[in-house]
Amino acid sequence: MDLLYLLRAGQGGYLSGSALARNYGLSRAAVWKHIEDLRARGYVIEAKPRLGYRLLASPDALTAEEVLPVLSTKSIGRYYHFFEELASTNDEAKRLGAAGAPAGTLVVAERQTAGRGRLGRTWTSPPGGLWLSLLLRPNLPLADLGPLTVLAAVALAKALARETGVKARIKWPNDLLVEQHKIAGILAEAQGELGCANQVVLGLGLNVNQETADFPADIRARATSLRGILGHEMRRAPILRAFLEVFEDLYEHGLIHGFRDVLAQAAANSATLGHPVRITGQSGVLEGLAVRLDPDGALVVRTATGDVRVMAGDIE
Ligand code: BT5
Repeated sequence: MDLLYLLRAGQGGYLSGSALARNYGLSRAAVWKHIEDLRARGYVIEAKPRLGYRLLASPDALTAEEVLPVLSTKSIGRYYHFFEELASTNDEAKRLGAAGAPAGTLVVAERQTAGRGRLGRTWTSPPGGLWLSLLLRPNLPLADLGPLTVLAAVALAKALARETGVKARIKWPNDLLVEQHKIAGILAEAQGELGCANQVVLGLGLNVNQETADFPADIRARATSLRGILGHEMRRAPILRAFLEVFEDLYEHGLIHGFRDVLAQAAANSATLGHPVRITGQSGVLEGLAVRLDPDGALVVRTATGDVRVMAGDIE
């Protein structure tokens, strides 16, 4: 018996305990036990003699029960794995991928104990954020995967605008900023051979309900959350749902028609293009003007000695 489903389907009306027990062949005590389990997980359920049970409020949870019933994607997020705690959702998604999990598999954790950024940096992931990894099998050469990070950033910016009204801009290659403060970061990791990526794990961290004090001192001045911007908490399931739906649309389009459109959208919403940049990358420091995104996702920087294409790096 999916009691939560029935309570929701009741749309705020009462569900008779005795009818439930009868229809599902349960004792009334067993129904009561289910109700108590849901309450322990944060669901507010009213119980009235003679009338029955009524769902009054749901927790801000990212469990499959909260997300899947409202999700309208075909594959993205359909194989849903929720954990209260993980070291890193990217590691779990890679592990699932290696064990044969299908494309679209999603790993979500309430908190991460070893959340990672690029180059092994720490990603602070306390409860209340959105920490997720998507497993993709795009069947593209490794060299063609650059736009996927950008695609995830565009999808998240669109989802945020749609669900919260917050306008975030994309800082190349993998950050989302709101007024110069980092609200989200993306970490794409691929496994495969040069000719073809067997699997790509796209990790995304979005600060949602953290308060300023929740950020470590060294990033407090540079980081922000939706709560910090809006001044109140936000439910995360609708944001996750919006992200997955927008992502799927852009991704399916990109696989068929190429990533030109999504790169154009990223360029139009870029916090980087048109600005002087100082980029620290594998081959040292580069200074110049960020002029455009190439079709493979590279940033073109106009320097004193000519245009230089940069595939990855940190921008100041
Ligand atoms: C990123 O790296 O921005 C990629 C972050 C990806 C995190 C997601 S969460 C789900 C999935 N599982 C993982 O283990 N990771 C992914 P990078 O550009 O290298 O930025 C890292 C830097 O951002 C750190 O060195 C800090 O300065 C800063 N930072 C750390 N935690 C932050 C947070 N919660 N909000 C804003 N900035 C943060």
